[in-house]
Amino acid sequence: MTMLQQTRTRGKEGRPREQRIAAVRESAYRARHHVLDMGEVQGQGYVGQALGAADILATVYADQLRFDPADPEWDERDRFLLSTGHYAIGAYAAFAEAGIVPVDELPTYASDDSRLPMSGMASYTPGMEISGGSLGHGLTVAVGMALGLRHRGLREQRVFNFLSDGELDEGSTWEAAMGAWHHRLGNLTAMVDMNALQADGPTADVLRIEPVEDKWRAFGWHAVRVDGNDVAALIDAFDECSAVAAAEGRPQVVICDTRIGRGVPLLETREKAHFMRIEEHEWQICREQLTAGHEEENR
Ligand SMILES: Cc1ncc(C[n+]2csc(CCOP(=O)(O)OP(=O)(O)O)c2C)c(N)n1
Ligand SMILES: [Mg+2]
Repeated sequence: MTMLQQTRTRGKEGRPREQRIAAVRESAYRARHHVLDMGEVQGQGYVGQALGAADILATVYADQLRFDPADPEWDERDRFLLSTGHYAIGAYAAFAEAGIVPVDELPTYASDDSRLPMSGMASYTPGMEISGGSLGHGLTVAVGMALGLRHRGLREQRVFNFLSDGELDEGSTWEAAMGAWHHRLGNLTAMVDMNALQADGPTADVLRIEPVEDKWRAFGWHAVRVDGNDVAALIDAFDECSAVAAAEGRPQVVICDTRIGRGVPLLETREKAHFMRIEEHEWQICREQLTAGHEEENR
């Protein structure tokens, strides 16, 4: 197999499950370090979300998604849409792991003239498919893309859409969900980061969105709910979705319960978690806690 073919193969292909789990875990660990490195330059940011969602993003990029890091616009790629523009710091960490963005470019995050703005923007960053952040719109675009791929006869290609629990407050999300089932978009897989938090406080206090699985099922989707910080469970859930995509032509959603700040105890317990301010001396403590936790898990 040539190098080029290899880069266009999904990470999971031809590998035993244990190897896939180990590869995703390592990638998520390195991605969390990238997040801390980016966050430190600004002293603040959407660090908690990116740490919480690192396992989901690593599962997508290191295991599930087909893409070419040297050619992010390769027409036959799977599409990953970051609906939650403010999670861009997490996506950049995954892009760096995937070889789409060089690791040494990460410290430019959110600076003037950087290709890595604080909110995800398609025109700035290789691999960023849409300009998300006007919340509730990513899934509508994903439906159009999935439909477009089908019209063009691109049947192997998948569209993945990353949403937050806050986006389940938006009517447009549910209009898109209805449209996806109406058009039998089996090539569409959504994932929801259920971190139980929004800008205005806990999700449960802002708007009651539970029972979330039942809602997606009522809209015609195949829904599976997992611990979004459990890599093995994530891999199994996404594999289940691929099987449904192939067999039933039904859109699928992986509902992921995650912990804000996951992997860094100092940040897991922070009160103001939506946009974190982290003191200068705390960044090194964060890194040490992350490394210690990872070593403990691997023991
Ligand atoms: C349509 C829209 N309304 C409001 C906002 C402002 N806003 C930015 S992030 C955010 C929180 C949304 O919830 P979630 O994404 O779950 O927050 P997080 O988990 O990141 O704290 C809000 C309301 C927005 N970007 N778009
Ligand atoms: Mg949230």
